[in-house]
Amino acid sequence: MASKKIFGIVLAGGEGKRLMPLTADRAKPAVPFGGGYRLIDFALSNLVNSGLRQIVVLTQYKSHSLDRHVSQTWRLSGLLGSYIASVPAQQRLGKRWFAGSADAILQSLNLLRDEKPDIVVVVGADHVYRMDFTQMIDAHIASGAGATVAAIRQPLSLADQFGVIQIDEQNPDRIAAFLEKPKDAVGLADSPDEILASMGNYVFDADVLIEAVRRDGERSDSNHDMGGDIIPDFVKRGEAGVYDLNRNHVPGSTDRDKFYWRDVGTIESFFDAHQDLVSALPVFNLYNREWPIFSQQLNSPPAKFVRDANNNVGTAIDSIVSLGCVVQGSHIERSVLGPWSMIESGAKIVNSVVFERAHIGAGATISMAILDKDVVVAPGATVGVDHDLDRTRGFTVTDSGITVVGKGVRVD
Ligand code: ADQ
Repeated sequence: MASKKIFGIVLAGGEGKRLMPLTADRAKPAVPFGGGYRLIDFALSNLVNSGLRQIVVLTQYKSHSLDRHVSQTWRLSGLLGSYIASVPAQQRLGKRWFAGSADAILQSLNLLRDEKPDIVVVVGADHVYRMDFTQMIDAHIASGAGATVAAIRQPLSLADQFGVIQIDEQNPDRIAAFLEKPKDAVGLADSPDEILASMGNYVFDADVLIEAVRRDGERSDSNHDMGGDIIPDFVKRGEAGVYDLNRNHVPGSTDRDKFYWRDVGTIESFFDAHQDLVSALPVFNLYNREWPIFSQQLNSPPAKFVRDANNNVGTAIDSIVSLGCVVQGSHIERSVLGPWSMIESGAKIVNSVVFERAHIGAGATISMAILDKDVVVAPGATVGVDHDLDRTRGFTVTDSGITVVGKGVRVD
């Protein structure tokens, strides 16, 4: 890999409909995660930790907050040609935005022409995981495939959310069949309740990728989608390789988190991933300093826990409390507090995720809830305690009983 020039493309245009209302004002990759992170930080950290230094982030829907995050947080020095740049839809093929993820690459082909890389790593931006891409790139080069798809085992019940891979028995590094989000998938021979899913991360020989998206762009019967059109085309031609995440070894990973890969595209999975983070021994370890997950460096004071006027102590257990928070005479349990949240006297927050700059008034109760940025909860008010009341106030309540309050809402 040492002599090859590698270029990274992050597909970050997804709408994230299933995360509404958290994606009402921001693209899914910009959704906050784990206190101070955004979802895109996981993909970018993996690429940067893998040594990539030329990366573009292709954006589309509601990209303002994503652009701001990428430009403020992911500043590589610019020396030696290093950069991470966010590139909005170019409309270079006429007055239209991107059609699908392959069209997004087609519209940005000038970037590849300028840089002339040998290899292009294309990744999604909405998963929580660690992966060393150098190992996948080496496997790609060794196999001689034009395209290599990263894969991980997932439950059969989730097959309709993933590209499902069938391995070539004669040549286990190759894909024999690929079905994008099939309704009637069959389990693996050695594990009937599982399928081999595409992670939506790919490695391509650059010239082969350019040719493939160009060819796809001319087809009227294509949705111009990487998973739905480009990869199946490579498979048909016998040119698609597979790289199983099981082969990946990330420095500092533990036995518990080495194959953790979580699609946090629904409110339930987003909530569950946070409940994992706040447990004493989470599966996903944010504290691995050998493969750090980078994010914005806030210019904020540390979190503070103080008594109130009646001498009630401010406490947080099994929780993540971000910079700038003040917990005064109130109690936080199994929850994540985003930066600059103020929790007043006697308030209680349990099993919840609170984004940036929340203000929780005295005596308020928050339970099994996700509060978006700038939510204000009036003294004594509740969220997640009475679901009928939550619904009448216009909040989203999931079947599993998670209440979601949108950005900037005042709860009385
Ligand atoms: P999905 O995630 O459902 O499945 P898609 O909606 O195309 O596929 O999103 C893939 C990535 O591309 C996401 O990061 C998204 O933000 C981004 N994206 C989508 N449209 C885009 C556009 N027009 N411009 C820029 N970026 C765009 C994919 C694969 C499956 C695989 C799953 C793994 O298609 O085969 O199993 O990911 O989660």
